[in-house]
Amino acid sequence: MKSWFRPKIILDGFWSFKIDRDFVGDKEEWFKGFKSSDVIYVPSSWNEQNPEWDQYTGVAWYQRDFYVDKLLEGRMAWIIFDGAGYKTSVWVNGKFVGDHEGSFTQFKFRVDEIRFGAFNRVVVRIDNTPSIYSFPPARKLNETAFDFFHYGGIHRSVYLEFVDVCHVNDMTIHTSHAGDLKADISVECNKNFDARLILMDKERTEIISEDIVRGVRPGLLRFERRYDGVKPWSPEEPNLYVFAVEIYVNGVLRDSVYERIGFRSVEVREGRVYLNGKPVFLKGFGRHEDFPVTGKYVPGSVLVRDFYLMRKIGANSFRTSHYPYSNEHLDLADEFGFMVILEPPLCYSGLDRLLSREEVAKLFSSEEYLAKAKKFIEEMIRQHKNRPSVIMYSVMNEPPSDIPEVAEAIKKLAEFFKSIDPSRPVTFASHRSVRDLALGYVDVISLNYYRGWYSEWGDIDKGVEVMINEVEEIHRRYSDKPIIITEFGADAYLGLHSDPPQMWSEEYQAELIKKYVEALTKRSYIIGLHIWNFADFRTPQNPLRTILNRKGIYTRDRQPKLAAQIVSQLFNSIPTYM
Ligand code: GCB
Repeated sequence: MKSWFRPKIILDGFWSFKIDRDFVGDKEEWFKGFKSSDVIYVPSSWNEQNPEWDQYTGVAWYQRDFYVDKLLEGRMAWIIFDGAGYKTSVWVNGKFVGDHEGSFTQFKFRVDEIRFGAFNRVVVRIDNTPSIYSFPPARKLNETAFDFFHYGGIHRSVYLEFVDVCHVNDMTIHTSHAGDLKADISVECNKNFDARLILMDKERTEIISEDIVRGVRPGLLRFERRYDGVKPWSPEEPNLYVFAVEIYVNGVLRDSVYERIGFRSVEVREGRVYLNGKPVFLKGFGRHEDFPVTGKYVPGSVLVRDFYLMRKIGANSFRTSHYPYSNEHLDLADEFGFMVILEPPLCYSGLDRLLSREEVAKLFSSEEYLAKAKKFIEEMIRQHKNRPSVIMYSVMNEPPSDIPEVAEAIKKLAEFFKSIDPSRPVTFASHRSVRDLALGYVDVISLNYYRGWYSEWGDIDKGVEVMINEVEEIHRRYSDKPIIITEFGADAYLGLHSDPPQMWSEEYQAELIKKYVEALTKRSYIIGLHIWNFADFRTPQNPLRTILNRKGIYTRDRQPKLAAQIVSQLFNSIPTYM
């Protein structure tokens, strides 16, 4: 939910910073305010802002003063974090306002201690100590179940929002490409109110329709309407509209929020994914939020470049591997017409290196663990549920799903997704291939393959042959389910050339991708190909990585490798509709 009406104080900028290596901050009551000569920039991870902080995991403190105008008195104040972590605790004027676990979703706390017409102090404690019970799990900085760098800090924007006691809490909007709209709007108000519901064009210059609904406090408003003549949202024409809700008490405007929506329908049937009634083919990437110096924060200008590059190369889709991306990132997906598979931070690629089979089975059977996973999933859906770009959910990435207890957990979580949002199909990205026990529990099968890289290395043809045989076998077993290859690729070091193509050269990467795409597009049950990865990204240190994972077809600073040219030819020749 966005609002142009609620006053805001943006807290992005320079903050005081203090690393708490010896965990003394709590005892010394740093939350009341601390002295430090270290400076840090928000939003951005702490690591690359100073080489001395680079390899640090643990507790660090942030502090900043801000002035609140007297004119805002009488409103409720919320402090909103678009993403920080892994664990965040917040104090305002020395008073604890809340804590939150998880780096990649927005969270907010009500602040009762605001001083109006005066300076206020916010202190934030971030703890990114790795843990097996974190999402995603890790033991140490360089012993993780995931192949991306474990950054820490306030990665995304922070701001205060001032809200009337009568306000919109949440809204859930469902649409169809025929112009249907259903909205559930939850309003908090101590009086009876009127809600004005307005559909506008994207620029808010033309009101398409408006309705007044009478609300009885506090209220869940249900609204249904068919808009004839609206244009559907699609990759080739990502038509967006603004759906705004205004709350009036005795004719006085008290709150106004909006969502950018698109009219579109998604369904899975007869082995296809249909968008607006037409079967689609997803061409694109697994991506990451990763950039030099800023870490887990990707500046808007870089995102814009990414979307132009992805569009030019003929892509129409990506997965938010392996955590929900920022609002800016997904706003651009809505805007550019990208079909997104939204994934929570449940990433288990290297879990078997951290835990024994028995330990994995125990973890995934724990009701407490699943309840925590559900909280992460719920938060992600709540934040992004109204986006037209999000056409599917991925329950998790690369679980050890050849273990029955893990398969059972996937089944439960897939059902959980459906219970909160039945409107979107679910999948999960599997790397267990024919040994996977959970493929039957999801609408769409997603497979990650590195044959020709981690196995059959140096022999692309053999890798492709083995991969195709396994994919064919999976199709035989689940012939009614569409299959997406959600990861395939090879590392290439920019500027390293080899004839014949050898591993790590640009030629090897380009050739492997080409042969995968050619072999897979011959199979009609394959409905999507996501290359791993769009750009190089930073990883934990280990013998398989040279600081970065180099499977990007662009470098970390978004310059093309040879593969980018080849992918452009391949993707631009595959139509969006099958
Ligand atoms: C995978 C993971 C991804 C890794 C990739 C790789 O299967 O899902 O996070 O980065 O392989 O390059 O090893």
